[in-house]
Amino acid sequence: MKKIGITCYPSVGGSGVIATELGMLLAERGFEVHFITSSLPFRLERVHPKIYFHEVEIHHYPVFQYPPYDLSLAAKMAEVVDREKLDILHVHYAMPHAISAILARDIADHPVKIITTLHGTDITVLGYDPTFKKMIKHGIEQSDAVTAVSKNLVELTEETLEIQKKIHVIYNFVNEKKYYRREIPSLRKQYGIQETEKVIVHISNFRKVKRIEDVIHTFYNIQKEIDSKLILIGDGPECSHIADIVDSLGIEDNVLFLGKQKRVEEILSIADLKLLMSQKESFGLVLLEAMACGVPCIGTNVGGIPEVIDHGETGYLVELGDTKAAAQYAVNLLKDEDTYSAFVNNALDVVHNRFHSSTVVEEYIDLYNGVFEEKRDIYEGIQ
Ligand code: GMT
Repeated sequence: MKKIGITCYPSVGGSGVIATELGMLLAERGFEVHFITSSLPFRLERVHPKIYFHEVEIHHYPVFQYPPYDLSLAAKMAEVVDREKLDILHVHYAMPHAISAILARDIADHPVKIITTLHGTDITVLGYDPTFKKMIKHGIEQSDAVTAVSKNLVELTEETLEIQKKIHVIYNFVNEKKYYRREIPSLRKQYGIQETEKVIVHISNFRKVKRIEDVIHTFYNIQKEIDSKLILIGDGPECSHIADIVDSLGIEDNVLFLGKQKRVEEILSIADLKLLMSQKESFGLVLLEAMACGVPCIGTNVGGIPEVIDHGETGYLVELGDTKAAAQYAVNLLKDEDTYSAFVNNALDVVHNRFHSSTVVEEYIDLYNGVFEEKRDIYEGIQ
């Protein structure tokens, strides 16, 4: 048992990062990994003899107004399962990926198990949409095993979808070889940031749910007391609205819109504080990435964020929309060197202990082993 098919959204986003990094770690442990996605996962940055990529082609027949991606995916999954004799399809997101996997399992000749990892958006958004509710529930219940990225997401899924099936919590992780603080003396200068200024950072896909206006208002209050710059990384529907708010507050010289960035870890290496003021967030992988680069975080007390930030230890939690409290915590922390360095060390400890990639990959491997009734070791035959 050693061939795993992985399906995720390959474009920018935490779920794609986790799926890809997991695939690379599995390959390093001797598994054969087959990515079945609409394009090459953006984080698949290296060549490995045990990693394969199967592109899902979307056919544009004149008769279809909307090309059926989910069906093309199911067909490709079934084809790869049969040809490569896959043991497991590990899909990220119940909707639509688990649904496609169930269809693939039904039509493939070779038996395959389905593992579904829930990342949040399908539950928090679609779970409330009655048209999709039953389908998401079906995707979860028909999977051989299901994981979620936080305890909070498990509870939310159980409540929203009235699910009895056991959902395992397997936390997200970061690639420690990529996310660590490095010295890049020239970077501040390149961005026009003075040595004396503090750097606050926010990273997201600029959707409404990220409440970036709260990030801006928090920063507005911080910069009144501390010389600082706000770096915004990412792009999305809220971007121009946020730029208008920045202009209306007269802080445009102190806010840098960098758009999407490939080497976020380098920018995190010059950051002093990270803000995540989301309305919903099942985990907040960007928090972990920041913490791994020695950056304390302030986040909202929602979703899985309290499972990542330890209030008063690695950062602070504030109630949704409480930008005054967030700014006050930020100012106090940035002015208190001893507390600040304790937070940095605590954050690094948490990344290395609670969320270490080697622990997480072992948890996934245990789960893979567990779905085979005869409990054959999935390592069988692997050196
Ligand atoms: O936040 C998003 O809109 C993207 C989405 C994704 O597909 O990456 O993020 C979700 O999954 C991440 C990886 O598990 C989590 O870190 C994010 O918290 C989660 N987003 C939400 O719950 C809104």
